[in-house]
Amino acid sequence: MRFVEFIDSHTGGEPTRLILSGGPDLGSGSMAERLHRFRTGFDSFRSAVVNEPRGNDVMVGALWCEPNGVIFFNNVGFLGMCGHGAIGVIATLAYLGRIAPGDHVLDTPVGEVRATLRPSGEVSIANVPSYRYRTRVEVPGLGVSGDIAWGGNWFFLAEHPLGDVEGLTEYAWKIRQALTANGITGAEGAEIDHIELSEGNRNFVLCPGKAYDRSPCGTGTSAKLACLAADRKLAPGEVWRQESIIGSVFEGRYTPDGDRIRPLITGRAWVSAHGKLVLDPTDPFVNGIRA
Ligand code: PYC
Repeated sequence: MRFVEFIDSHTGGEPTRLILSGGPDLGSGSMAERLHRFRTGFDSFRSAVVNEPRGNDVMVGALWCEPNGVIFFNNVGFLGMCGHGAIGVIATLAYLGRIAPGDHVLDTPVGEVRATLRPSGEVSIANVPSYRYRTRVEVPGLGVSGDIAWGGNWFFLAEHPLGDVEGLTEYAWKIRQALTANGITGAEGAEIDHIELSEGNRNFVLCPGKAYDRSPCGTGTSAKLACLAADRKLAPGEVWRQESIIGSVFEGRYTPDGDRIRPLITGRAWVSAHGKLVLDPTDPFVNGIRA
């Protein structure tokens, strides 16, 4: 029998499950090296934590790596960074009394992010440098064009009227499949695994495993800020209110950082559960149900 200590939080409606103990030992080294060990040696643990019957398709997992690292994952794989997740991790560390209001650093596989916890519980994340990679990219067969941008994950961003979640999910999934089928990628052939549809400040973000982000999506807000900055539609320091499809809001602003921008994303998370997962080796679904 294996016990895994976890704390769940949600950030603007999107859950984060932080694993504090009972996870795999990824050794030392950079967070990118530890992610490689996690991906190649312990994928069943990822699935056990976030997939049914213990989790669900929306759940984002976060493995705490001493002294200040975190690896984010979901129902189908791993994330470079996760904005709502980083806010959730900081709120969870505060709930545990491990950190106080002030400035903190989180190490992720795609770089360091700085976090500021305010006495009100509000959290600001200075995300990894973000940029627009390509603009006005046509998606073959769909009559839609949009931007490709990096915000800690790869995004395709397009303007689209925001109707019902089911229709948006199917449409965004078609875009994702068309990008893959036509070899349209991020830099160095990276897969574009997040699709962001916007109508004004409202957004719908489809995550890699086909679940939509209940939060405004921190890395998606970063990608959006990069596009707004590239189009000179938002000045450094100016506030952009990024609203999710369920109405939760992140405040975004940026500072220039060479030929990239440094996004600052502000939001709040609430702890919703604290307990132990039980992994029983006789359970036929001990490693979760994989789609
Ligand atoms: O907030 O960056 C984010 C995020 C990525 C996937 C789900 N949430």
